Amino acid sequence: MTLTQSEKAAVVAIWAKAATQSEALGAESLERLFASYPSTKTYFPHFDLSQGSAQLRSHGTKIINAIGEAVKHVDDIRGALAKLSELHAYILRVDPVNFKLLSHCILCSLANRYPSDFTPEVHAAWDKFLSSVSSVLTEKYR
Ligand code: HNI
Repeated sequence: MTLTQSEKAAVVAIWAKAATQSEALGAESLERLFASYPSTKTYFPHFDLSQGSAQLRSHGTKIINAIGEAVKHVDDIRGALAKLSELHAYILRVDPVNFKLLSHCILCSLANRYPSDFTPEVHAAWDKFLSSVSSVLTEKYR
């Protein structure tokens, strides 16, 4: 799934703001994930999942920083996330359906934080971009 030049520009545009907010954005995305889709909590039995917990913030930061690597290497997301792909497929064994749920929650968090930047075009570009990230992270399952 390749992004067009204008889709890449739309992804980068909002990322310029989001990059400095990785902890808040990541924690909000995870809070949305666990609140709306409680079954996703089963992957984190070892975490304190209460709102604003240190683990939630630290894990949220890691996720958004990984998204940042994908933004930076948008033409080689597979290469940029190779290690994470192996981790999720072989060690964590996260069911691929959950990636759609998390992607949705990341979109909601971006929309909530940057409402005027989150135009339909930016929304669509981020949806496609997060689908690419999810494909890379789940392709090793096959
Ligand atoms: Ni995910 C660990 C990034 C989707 C469950 N995950 C990580 C780490 C990163 C990461 C970064 C930390 C790796 C390390 O420490 O070396 N995860 C991402 C990204 C996405 C994603 C970019 C999709 C956009 N992960 C998911 C989903 C689930 C998930 C959908 C399950 C619902 N991830 C985990 C679990 C861990 C994890 C569980 C291990 C947490 C820990 O520290 O024990």
